[in-house]
Amino acid sequence: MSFSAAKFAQPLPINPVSASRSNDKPLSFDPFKAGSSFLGSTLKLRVHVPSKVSHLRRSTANAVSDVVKEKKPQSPANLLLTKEEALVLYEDMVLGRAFEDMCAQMYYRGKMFGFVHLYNGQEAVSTGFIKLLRQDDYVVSTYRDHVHAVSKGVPARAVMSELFGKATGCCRGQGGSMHMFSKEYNLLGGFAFIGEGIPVATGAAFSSKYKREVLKQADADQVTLAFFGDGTCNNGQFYECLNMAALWKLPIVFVVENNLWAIGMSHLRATSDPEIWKKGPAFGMPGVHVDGMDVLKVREVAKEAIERARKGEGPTLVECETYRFRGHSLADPDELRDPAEKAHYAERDPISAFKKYMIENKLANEQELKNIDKKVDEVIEDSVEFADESPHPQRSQLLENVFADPKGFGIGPDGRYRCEDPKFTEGTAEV
Ligand SMILES: Cc1ncc(C[n+]2csc(CCOP(=O)(O)OP(=O)(O)O)c2C)c(N)n1
Ligand SMILES: [Mg+2]
Repeated sequence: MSFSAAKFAQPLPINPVSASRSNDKPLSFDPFKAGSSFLGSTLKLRVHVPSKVSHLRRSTANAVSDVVKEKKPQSPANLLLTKEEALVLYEDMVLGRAFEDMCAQMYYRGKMFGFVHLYNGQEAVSTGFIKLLRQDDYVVSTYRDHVHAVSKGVPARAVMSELFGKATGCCRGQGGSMHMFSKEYNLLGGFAFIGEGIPVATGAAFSSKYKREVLKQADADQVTLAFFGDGTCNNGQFYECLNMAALWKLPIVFVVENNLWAIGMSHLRATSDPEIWKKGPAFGMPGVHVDGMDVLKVREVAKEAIERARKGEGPTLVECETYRFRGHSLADPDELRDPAEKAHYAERDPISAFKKYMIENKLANEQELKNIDKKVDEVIEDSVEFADESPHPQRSQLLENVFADPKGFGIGPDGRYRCEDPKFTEGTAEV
């Protein structure tokens, strides 16, 4: 499509998305009028995808998107999902959901402080991607990070404790909800500023490539996944990093969790072209759109993109269309979103859908799934008890990690924390 002035003067209803963008009426969601059950998964959107993008410099630019978009829908039989794999996916999604539901309870009981952003509804994305990773692969999240942490293997105890601000938390209680981090599991954050994690992820991917190709470390084939939202894609860092990742063929997958909203701003209202995946080919990397409410579809796309990155074939941009079932944060009364829209996506709950799929395809029976639910409940209960009983961080921890050289400021020549010196708080200590 060419970007002519005429397009803006008189937009053509090319598809339901652009049609709804072409007037100034409130852009409330109407899936029924749009003739689609899902914003970006309409056939119309798919047939508009050129199989070859002629202006691209690289012939390989559309590899994953071509494959994925042109693939015929797979029958359950050839999805090659073993029972064990299916159970892992189910357990991880249930764990993510139960963890977040417990967070809501604990937040309202005053056990957590600050903003807490829950991930309910988006579990298929975290599980579909992260369960394919190795422990030494990197994950970079956003402020909606608890479930990415848990999927990556950080124990629920350590995440819950962090949320309680306790010393046993994965950041020793210094991070809180938006700043999950784990060196052991290569979870590089938790970032409160939107887009802030994307350059960090790009740097992590660069370091793997540098170690492998320059330092000749053959085992440095880690893949980095950068998760972020639709609203974040209007932020400059995203474009800078797409450029660098494509230029240097970095082993990274940019995973956009398009939940259609950025706090109270509709994606359709804020973004000139709402099809985010298209930005991949513009930078010379594949762009893929996937139904983010379907863990198997996410997993299929994720597998291909992760393998591509691991083989040194470069980055991929994946747009997962999903929905958050709760407000932006636990402080958000969630009054802006249309109840019809919420009901529409509630129907597509990724956990209920996968449960149904597993039973219909004899990958598990009701009892096996109930056993998993029970196991997860126990893990969550245990995490809360653990967090509650854990000690608060020492006051002396306050100045740790503030400066690169802890002896330079936080710790005096006698080896004691300066903040423990009463003169320090009085401002009379010699520093
Ligand atoms: C640099 C920066 N600008 C603005 C904000 C305020 N802010 C917090 S969340 C948010 C919306 C992000 O939406 P999206 O990327 O779609 O993520 P979602 O919350 O939907 O997961 C904004 C603008 C911020 N945190 N950082
Ligand atoms: Mg969003």
